[in-house]
Amino acid sequence: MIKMYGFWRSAASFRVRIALNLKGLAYEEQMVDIDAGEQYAPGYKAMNPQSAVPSVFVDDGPPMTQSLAILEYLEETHPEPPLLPADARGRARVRSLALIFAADHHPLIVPRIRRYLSEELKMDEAQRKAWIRHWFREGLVQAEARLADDPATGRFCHGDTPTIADLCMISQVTGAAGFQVGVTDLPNIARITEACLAIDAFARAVPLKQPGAPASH
Ligand SMILES: N[C@@H](CCC(=O)N[C@@H](CS)C(=O)NCC(=O)O)C(=O)O
Repeated sequence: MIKMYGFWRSAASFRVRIALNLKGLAYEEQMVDIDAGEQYAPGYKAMNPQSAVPSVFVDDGPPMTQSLAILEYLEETHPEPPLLPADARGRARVRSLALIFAADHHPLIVPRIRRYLSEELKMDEAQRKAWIRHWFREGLVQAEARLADDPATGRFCHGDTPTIADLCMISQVTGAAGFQVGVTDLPNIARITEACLAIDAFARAVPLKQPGAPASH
């Protein structure tokens, strides 16, 4: 039995949902409303002292946190279909692409950062939105530069089947769309986004289809 504490809009939860769907693993997701501050409730903090989603429980085990660690755990315990290439160099490329999004850009736009900008640094709404759009856009532009003209790029970020890099990419693309940051001028990102969303496991996991999501951005 897999139970995930997530949130409809959460990019990190989205990545894990896709992997669970691709690997055909049944799970239950309980939403933690991070807009309402539920991540700071003592009961949740006891599971994840970072006050962030996702937290994943498998059977009676202790909570697992950090989406990339969870993705690697799922890969090791349920290797089919593989979300990492068979060769070490390929795995390094996939992890490197994934980290552009998950380590370098996503952390700059999460709610705790947005709150610090407005509450502590007194940024107004326009400045805060400019910050968010800047970092979304920069991650996507940098990834496009990595994907372009690289023979390892295929139908997906690496070859012709989805990898962890695609999971991290698509979660930033949909988050960026919520702030009117588009990818139509980034041909590889746009093309790979389309290929991902054509797969049911991705389409079912998209933020706007989760309980609690608004009808549109
Ligand atoms: N690096 C973490 C990021 C976790 C994270 O920051 N999650 C966001 C939602 S995507 C969150 O819960 N934020 C709560 C907050 O910022 O207050 C991961 O990949 O799991």
